[in-house]
Amino acid sequence: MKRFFSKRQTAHAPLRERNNGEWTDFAESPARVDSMLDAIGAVEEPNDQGIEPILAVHDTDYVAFLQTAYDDWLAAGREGDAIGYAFPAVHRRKLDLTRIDGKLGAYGFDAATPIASGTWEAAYWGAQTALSALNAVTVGENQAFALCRPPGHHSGTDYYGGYCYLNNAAIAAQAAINRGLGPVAVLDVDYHHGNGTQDIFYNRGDVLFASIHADPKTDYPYFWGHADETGEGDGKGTTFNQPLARGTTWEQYGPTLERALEVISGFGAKFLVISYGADTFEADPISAFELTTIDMSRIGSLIATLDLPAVTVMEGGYNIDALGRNVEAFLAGLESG
Ligand code: Q9C
Ligand code: ZN
Repeated sequence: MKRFFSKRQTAHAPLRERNNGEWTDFAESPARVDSMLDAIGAVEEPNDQGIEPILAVHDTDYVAFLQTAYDDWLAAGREGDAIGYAFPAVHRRKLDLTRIDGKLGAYGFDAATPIASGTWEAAYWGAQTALSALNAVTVGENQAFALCRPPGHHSGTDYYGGYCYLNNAAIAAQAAINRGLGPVAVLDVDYHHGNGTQDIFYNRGDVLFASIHADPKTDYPYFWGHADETGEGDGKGTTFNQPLARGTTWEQYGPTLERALEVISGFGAKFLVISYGADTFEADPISAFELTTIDMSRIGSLIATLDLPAVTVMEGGYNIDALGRNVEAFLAGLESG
C-alpha cells in the first residue's frame, strides 16, 4: 500500500492545551510523525490539488479565518499560541466579528486546539495528503494510507476542535463522491467520536458515517456520538454510532466492529474512507480502551473483509513509543485481509 506524507505537516507545533483543569503539553505533537515514519517505510510526497476540494467541505469564511488567524493574533499584540476564551453555547450563528478573540470562539469549540504559526500550512498539506491517497486509489491501487497530521475528524464545515482544523476524511470522501465513486462509507475507529465528520454528512444519503468510540457520557467530545444520533432528512439512518465503555478489550471491540461492517455492507458502500486512530491502544496517555498492537492488525484484517477500495486517513494516537508499531500493525492487517 502506498503511503503519503509531506514534511510541511510538521510546521504545526502548539505548546500547550487545556485538559482536565490544567495546562498540559500538547499531546498531538510533531514527534508523532517521527514515530510513524520510522515504522511505516517509504512515503510519497502529496500533489497540490489546490483549495477547491477543501472548499467542497469547509465554508469560505472559515477557511479564510484559518489562513490568517495566527497573523491576526500577533497583530493584536499577543504572544504564543492563539486560543479562544468565549464560546457560543447559545444561538451559534454567522456574525461578522472583527476581533480575533471573538473569531477564535466563533470557529473553535474547545480549549485543546490552539492555532500556532504553522497550523494553516500543516492542515493544508494534511488535506492534500488525503487527496493524494485518494488519487492513488482512483488510478488502480486498491488501498492507500494518508499520514495526515494534524488529524481531522473533529472538524466540521465551519469549526475546529479536538486537535483538528480541516476534516481530511470528509475532504477525501467528498472528492470520491464527486468522482462518481460513491456511495461512500466513512468508518471511524479513533478512540474519540468523529463529530465533525458526522456533522458534515448528517443530512446526506450518499455517505454513511459509522463510528466506534468511547462513550461520550464519560469521554471527549461529550456532546456528540451518542447512540441515538442516527442522521436526518436524506441522511436518516446513515449515521451509526457505537459507544463503548472505558476498559473495552478485543472481546467487546471485535463483535462491535463486525456489526459496523455489516451496517456498511447493508448500506451498499462502493468506496471506504477509514478514520484510523491508534488512541484505542492500552497505553495511550489520554484514552482508556485496552486494545493491544495485535488488536490493531485484527481491526485491519476485519475491515479488509469488506473488500472495498479504501483510503485510510490518520487521526489520533498519542503513545509516541508505540504509535508507529500500532499504525504499521493496522496497515499490515488491512493488506493481508
Ligand atoms: N482527558 C483526536 O484524537 N482532549 N483528538 C481530551 C482527555 C482532546 C482528541 C481530554 C482530545 C482530542 C483526533
Ligand atoms: Zn482520538
